[in-house]
Amino acid sequence: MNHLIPLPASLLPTQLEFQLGPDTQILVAPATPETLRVSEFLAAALRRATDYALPIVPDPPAHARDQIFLTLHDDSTLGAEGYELNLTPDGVFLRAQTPAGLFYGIQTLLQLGAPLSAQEPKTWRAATGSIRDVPRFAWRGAMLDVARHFFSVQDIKRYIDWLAAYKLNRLHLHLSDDQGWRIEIKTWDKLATIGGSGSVGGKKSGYYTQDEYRELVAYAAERFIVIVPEIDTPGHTNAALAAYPELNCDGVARELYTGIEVGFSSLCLDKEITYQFLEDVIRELAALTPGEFIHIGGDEAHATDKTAYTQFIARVETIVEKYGKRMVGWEEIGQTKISARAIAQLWRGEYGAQAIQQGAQVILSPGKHAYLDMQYNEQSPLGLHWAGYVEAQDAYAWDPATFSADIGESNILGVEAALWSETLLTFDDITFMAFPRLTAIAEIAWSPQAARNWESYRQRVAAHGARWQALGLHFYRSPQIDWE
Ligand code: IFG
Repeated sequence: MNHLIPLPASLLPTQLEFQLGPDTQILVAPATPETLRVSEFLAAALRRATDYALPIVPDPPAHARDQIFLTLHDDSTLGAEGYELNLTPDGVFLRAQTPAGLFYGIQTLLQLGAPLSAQEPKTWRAATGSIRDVPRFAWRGAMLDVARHFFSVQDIKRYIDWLAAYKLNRLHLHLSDDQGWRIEIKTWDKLATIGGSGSVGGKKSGYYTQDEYRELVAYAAERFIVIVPEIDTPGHTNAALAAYPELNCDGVARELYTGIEVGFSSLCLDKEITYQFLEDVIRELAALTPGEFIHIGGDEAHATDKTAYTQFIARVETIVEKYGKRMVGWEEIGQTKISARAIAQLWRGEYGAQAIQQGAQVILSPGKHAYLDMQYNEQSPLGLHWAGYVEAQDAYAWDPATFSADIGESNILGVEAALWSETLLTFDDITFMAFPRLTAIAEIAWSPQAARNWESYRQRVAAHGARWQALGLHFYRSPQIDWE
């Protein structure tokens, strides 16, 4: 029980052992399509580890020994995502108020099984004890920039699998920028066909068709992860400006851009066609996105007139709300007039207070802790370092509630690890930058601050390294951690 990440809210080991047997069954009550689907995640993982049948038994008649019981139970203290997990030598009892809570309890149970590397074939054992667990923050996010370099549906699904294993529940896809537009928009088809044909260095272009995006949304939703699509505006728009001359103030299409400068592009805010463009994009994106959030960017609009920017953000929020969604934006939107439903994402820590003064909530992604594209150190082969070097301890040892004097716990919706892809080409590049820092952010997002400390995390994550190694996950062997 001593290597769980994220650390549960409460944990009481009882120093015995539960061992899966060939006759073990997974009993589910009530057996609904959701609880049966969630149970399948557990059954599939345990079958892989043992080759046991592990049948799922819906609404079992009575209790029996050596079984795993999954039950839904009205318990408001567990909330929408909490669970209780009790392991005894005679059986495992997992209960939650929602299927999401069962899903998170299953992630914990799977971590309790002895690490794959230490596993004799055909056994699955777990230390006994009782866990009662609820998340600290509702927004536990990871952002992936698929605009600088494009990543396949398969790569995104593999990343989603890892987010789910660490109880993250938001995947923010940065779908457009100066170098690339990555989502098919039917009313403006050149956004993807032309805007999607570029990338940093011209090496990895492409885009998601609307069906592929729906596939990602569904795959994430099965793992209780909400996809948050970002169309960055009014800056970071060169790919759209390359696709449509009429979106440019001078009516001339821009060249595709393959560098990594920022802040040079802007939509033409005094042209009505710009707002038709935005309405069409947001309408189509909202129809594809069951989640309640649409991210409209708003960062580094250095090429946009300040007054025009302020009017622009207000007008975009009206459009987002018209299609039933809540506007998320980088913290610069805090300088403008936003509604209390808006969400400001901190990255430099300059405008959070102004957003909160308007009743908005914030997500914390501070560059010096949560930007996973920051180099670990001067020797790191990948990443940038405008926010400094970010080693594992820098990602872990901070508290969102004391990060800024103007921002208290109640203002914070959650935290999000941002991974920009200027210097990333492959899935291994993504995971090298993400692990072991994404798991640090996942623990900050889930676990009680009082229970967290770097010494404990560095020991626990060492055990995860053994499992990542066994599963072929490419990660950074930080010298701050004594990897197993
Ligand atoms: N800032 C830019 C990103 C990206 C990043 C790389 C934000 C909100 C630097 N904007 O972070 O587009 O270039 O670290």
